[in-house]
Amino acid sequence: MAEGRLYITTPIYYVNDQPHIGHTYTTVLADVLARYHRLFGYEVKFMTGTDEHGQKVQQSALARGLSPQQQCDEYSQRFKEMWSLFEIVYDRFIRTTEEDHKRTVQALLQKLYDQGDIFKHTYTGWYNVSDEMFISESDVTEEGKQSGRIIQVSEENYFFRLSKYQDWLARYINEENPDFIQPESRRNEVLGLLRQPVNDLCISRPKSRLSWGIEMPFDPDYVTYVWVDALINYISGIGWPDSPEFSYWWPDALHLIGKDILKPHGFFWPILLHAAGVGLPKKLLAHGWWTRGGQKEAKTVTKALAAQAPVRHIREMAADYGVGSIRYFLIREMTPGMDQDYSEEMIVTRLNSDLANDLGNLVSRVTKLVRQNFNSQVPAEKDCETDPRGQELIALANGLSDQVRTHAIDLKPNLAVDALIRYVRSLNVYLTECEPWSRVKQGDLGKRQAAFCLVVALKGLYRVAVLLHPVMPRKMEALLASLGCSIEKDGLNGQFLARDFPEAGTTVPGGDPLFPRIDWKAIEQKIQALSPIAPEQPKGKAGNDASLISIDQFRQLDLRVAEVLEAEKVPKADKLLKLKIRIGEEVRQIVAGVAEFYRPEEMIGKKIIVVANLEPAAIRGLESRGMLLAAREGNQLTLLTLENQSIASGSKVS
Ligand code: ME8
Repeated sequence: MAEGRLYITTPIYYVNDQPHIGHTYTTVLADVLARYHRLFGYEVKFMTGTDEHGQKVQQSALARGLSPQQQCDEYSQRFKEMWSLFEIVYDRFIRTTEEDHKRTVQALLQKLYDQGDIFKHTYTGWYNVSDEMFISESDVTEEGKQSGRIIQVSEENYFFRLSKYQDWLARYINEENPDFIQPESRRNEVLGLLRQPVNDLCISRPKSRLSWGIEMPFDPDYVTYVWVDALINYISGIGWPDSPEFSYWWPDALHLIGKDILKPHGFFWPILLHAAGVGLPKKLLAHGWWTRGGQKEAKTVTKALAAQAPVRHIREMAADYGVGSIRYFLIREMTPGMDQDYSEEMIVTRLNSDLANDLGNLVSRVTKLVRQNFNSQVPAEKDCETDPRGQELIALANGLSDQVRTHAIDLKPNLAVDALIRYVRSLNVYLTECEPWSRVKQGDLGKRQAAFCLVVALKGLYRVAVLLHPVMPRKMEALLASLGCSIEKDGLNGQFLARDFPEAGTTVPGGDPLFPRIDWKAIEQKIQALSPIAPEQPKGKAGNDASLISIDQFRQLDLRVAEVLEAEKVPKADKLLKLKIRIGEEVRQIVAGVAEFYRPEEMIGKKIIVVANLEPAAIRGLESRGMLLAAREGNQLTLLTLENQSIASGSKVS
């Protein structure tokens, strides 16, 4: 008998963006929770996928000279490749351009239309093109209007009677199902929204403006609003309305989302379901954001930051540190619900401390001692002299399963990992106190004591490897193999929990170091090569034709003379200076990676050249608006300054 069921979903991701750390986190979290539930006897279905309709996709395909479908095929494949790299095993990858999905969306809308919950209405108001949402007057910004991101729209559309069900949802969340939205802060956010007056939801777009969508079943001149289309994936993917698969899984649905999409999931989706007579998913968990220097990680931020501060894509980090280690960091570091700031240095510190020093070191020490002193065989009970602390640690190892189970089922895998790593630390302390490496040389009793100590460590390591497998599948399979427990790829199941491993006489083959220590200095140098000042280009011929730019492209750069008014070091950043500069009348701040070459006082008064129209970026939490130019040769760096220092700041450089 299964312990229970879990139907776990991630958001379906837009196909106009590369998967980045944020998408990777949600999907890894879903994978880890799915694996823990399976390990503890649950039946699990895990679905992820891509959100393929809407204006953004249409625009981005157009900009790249592709058809929307080509764009979707290319990007959904990128997500699949990323998930395969990150050891993610899902049961279903849904794409909203699949015919079954389209039919389901139409069936649900037809039902709502037939029962009078959808009506036609002319609406005039502001529309946010990038979020694909109508917005209220108070959300309109000058910048948005000027950039064309916010436009005024007057059009006839179909609306869903959201307001009719507002009070019902407030009661559902507040009184009847207080656990529905987690964590509590997000639940309160939705309740706050429900206390305000609610507009009905515009659920269509005229084809004359947007054709890339699912046709409204009752009016061929309209397509479905992409959010309504997207949300329905959670039920179309398991065969709503008639499939037995749907009734089997739906009551145990858990949606994992980022807090950015709480409103559609915590507000629109429950009401759409309820109105259509479908029960609600069991839970919604909205996690926080990965941020860098306080800014949400996203494609645009990454681009802006990369222009000045070195930022590597999570794929590059995984290539240096290993996929398992990155999965470990993501799960260990973030408390679901809270935002988490990170930097590459933080990742390295965490991996070196937990994985290289604590776990990796323990594995090497123990397997080496068994090889050198016990002919790679696990000592028999009769050859061991027990000690109370060792016995206590064996008992604790046996209790770890329950602890990890509680945390994982409670959707707090970070606490599960924490408990496991704390246990590893106690094993290390035990080994250091017991000193098996000295005892083996201290006669029969010493050797028997060392034997027991190593058996304790081996048993503990086995348990840790099994319980950490959901977090680092390939790495823990390698660890189990090094302990002599052969296991197929993804072949872990509950039977491994029940086993008392290793038995006496098991051969412990050992293996290559699992988590070699990462040399931060070497990584830092590698990152610096991508640094604010562009890496050195080979001298000589000016590249091939593909590297040439047109005069128009060059004119897009707004290069200006700027005067440095103030300069100071950025705390805890050896390479950065914070500068206040004047460009004509305007005073602004930039952060530049020149601190190793110029003291702050040397900078003041200098006339420098800056790229003035670079998008703003946050570097170590400091705003930087522009980038200075400098020439670099090997370890030397010189600012581009002006021969004639009397040229006024603000002058254009061309
Ligand atoms: O919103 N930190 O897709 P999307 C943590 N298609 N998680 C992050 C993150 C960050 N900095 N950035 C993104 C959409 N995410 C819609 C969803 S669902 C019916 C439709 C994660 O490609 C997080 O899970 O913009 C967030 O909710 C999701 O990516 C948004 O992905």
